Amino acid sequence: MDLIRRKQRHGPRAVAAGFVAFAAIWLSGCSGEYPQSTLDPASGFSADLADLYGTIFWWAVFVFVVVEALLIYAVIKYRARPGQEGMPKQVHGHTALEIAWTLAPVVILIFIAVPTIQTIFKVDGTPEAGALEIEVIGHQWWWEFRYPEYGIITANELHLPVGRPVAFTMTSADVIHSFWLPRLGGKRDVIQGRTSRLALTPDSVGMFMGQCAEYCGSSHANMRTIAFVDTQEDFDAWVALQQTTPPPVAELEGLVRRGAEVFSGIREPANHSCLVCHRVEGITYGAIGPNLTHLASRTTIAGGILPNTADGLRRWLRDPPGEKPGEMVGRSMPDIDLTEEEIEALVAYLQSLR
Ligand code: HEC
Ligand SMILES: [Cu+2]
Repeated sequence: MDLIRRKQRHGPRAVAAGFVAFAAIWLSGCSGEYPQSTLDPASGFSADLADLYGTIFWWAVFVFVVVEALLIYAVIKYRARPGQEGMPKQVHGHTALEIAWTLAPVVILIFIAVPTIQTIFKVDGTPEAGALEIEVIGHQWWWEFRYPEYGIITANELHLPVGRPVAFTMTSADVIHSFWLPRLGGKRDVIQGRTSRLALTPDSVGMFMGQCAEYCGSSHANMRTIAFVDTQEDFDAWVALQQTTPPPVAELEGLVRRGAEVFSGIREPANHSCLVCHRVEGITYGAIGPNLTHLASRTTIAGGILPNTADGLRRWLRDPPGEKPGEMVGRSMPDIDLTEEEIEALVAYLQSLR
């Protein structure tokens, strides 16, 4: 009995404590870093979107406050009172009220529509003069990037010079994807047989994560990308590096040489040979998978799912379909039944491709 009574006495306090604990845990979800937050823009494009989002959000807050205030007022003022009988007094048709609650939403919608339409035209993809052209090709499940101005073909990781406008011309090799770098710009559909455009100017140096934003099959979630916004100096150094050609196989030595031989050799079945699908400038010219000429200059592999380290490469070479579900024969990287010796040699070779 005593216990029960005490429990009852402490009830409200326990409930309050429980509520505080719950709120603390719930709100802790709001702390931390958000590399893909559209609310932390790093280009004019995403700043425009964030502004529009803010405008609409505060209009929604205004509507919420007014509606809830009227609701609470009505609930309290017109509540049933003791001794009250029958229905309360009914009101039908109040012309002034009807006009007011028709006009008020119209006015609010105009205040939302005007900036929305302005922003749609502002971010329509028209490139600025002197923009850096980049061709984006979506593949199940990785991104290919070409810089025609510099003769560079790379995969999954972009480099952009800070402050220079960029004009993306985008298409897909297969299904519909959507190119999205939340802090820089997008999300824009990428469709086979069509060209979509995206134009933006990154305004701060850093690393910006991206993600395919249109469901494109089993490994859609494994189709990530990173944009490195570099100082002009770092960008120029990156371009110069990407334009170099690796030494021919005959000039290589040791494990790296062995790896190059495995890489450029023919395997059984023939479509399991690396050279059928990959390009390494001066050695092989496959075009089904990423260009590996400067693989070692990237930080991640396979659409950003594995780090570009010896261990990451080993895991990938041992069982690509195991790392990235949704194998498509002839279009995705198969399990090639490499021996551990071949894997070690390939890792050494791939890491030499700076
Ligand atoms: C049938 C075509 C095919 C063959 C054969 C093939 N690959 Fe691939 N490879 C791909 C595709 C497609 C990808 C992209 C996978 C992804 O990210 O979804 C890929 C990705 C890779 C990557 C990661 C590249 C990056 O930038 O993310 C490496 C490294 C790689 N392959 C090495 C090899 C090696 C070494 C061989 C030979 C032992 C080989 N591949 C054989 C198609 C192939
Ligand atoms: Cu996708």
